[in-house]
Amino acid sequence: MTDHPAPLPNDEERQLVEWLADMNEDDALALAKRMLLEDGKDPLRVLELCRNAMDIVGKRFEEGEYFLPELVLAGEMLETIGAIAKPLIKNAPGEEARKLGKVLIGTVHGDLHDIGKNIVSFMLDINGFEVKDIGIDVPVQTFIDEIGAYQPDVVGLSGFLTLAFDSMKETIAAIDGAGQRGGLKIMIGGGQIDETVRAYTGADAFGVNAVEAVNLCKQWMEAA
Ligand code: B12
Repeated sequence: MTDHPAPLPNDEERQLVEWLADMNEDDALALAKRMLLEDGKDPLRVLELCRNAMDIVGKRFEEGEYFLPELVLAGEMLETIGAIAKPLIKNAPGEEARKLGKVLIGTVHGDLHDIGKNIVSFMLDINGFEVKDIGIDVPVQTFIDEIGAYQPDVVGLSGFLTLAFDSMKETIAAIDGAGQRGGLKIMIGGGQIDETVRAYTGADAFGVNAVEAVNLCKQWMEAA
């Protein structure tokens, strides 16, 4: 399978990424609103541009050019755009009526990032899954209790910090130890997750974005 790089952004797209990355909140939000509500631009494309901008913000934070207030503002801008974009994302045809399976999702303990997780929850929901989102900084025991009560087909663990890898490993080991793994699939995701992290944590799979999360769940439900 070949990877198709995203098409090069046009001027307007480049402008949105630049304004978001530069903390130019008013202009960025006005442009995002126009793209979504007036020009009918694909909301998933707009969210992808937001992600590109967040990578730049993250880099500037790492390099000491930005500090916590910029991360907070970046998160707020993203949430505002996400709230406008989400209702515009169409349900997959025919998926409204039936539920494909149950997914329990949360951000692992020690980690408070939830914007990516919220997009995953939303995308699973509109693609026909019943989703229970148990929030951020979720203790291991809460996952165990919730799995026992909700009996999900899939558990999704989200985390953006490096320290989340250990929380994920710990959570998955506890799920195994509680004898809950049989028939249950575990997927992980978040900013830095890759195959090395998947192997380290013992998850069944990882996904780099919400579309991959949906595809993983669909594959597992079809195979079941
Ligand atoms: C916004 C932000 C914040 C906001 C979060 C707001 C919120 N409500 O989430 C705030 C200000 C709270 C924050 C705090 C901190 N942050 Co911060 N933050 C970010 C930033 C800029 C963007 C993250 C984001 O939301 N991206 C947008 C989403 C949409 O990203 P996405 O990856 O495309 O999401 C997709 C995938 O991740 C995937 N996915 C997500 N979850 C799941 C789950 C499953 C199961 C699957 C399959 C897929 C999946 O699907 C998503 C949708 O398509 C990142 C930089 C970056 N490049 O990501 C830093 C970043 C994550 N933060 C960082 C840091 C250091 C911190 C702080 C420690 C800063 C501090 N000194 O206090 C604190 C930590 C607080 C804590 N304990 O968690 C570092 C982490 C470094 C590391 N390796 O550990 C980063 C990478 C910045 C950097 N480059 O240094 N942060």
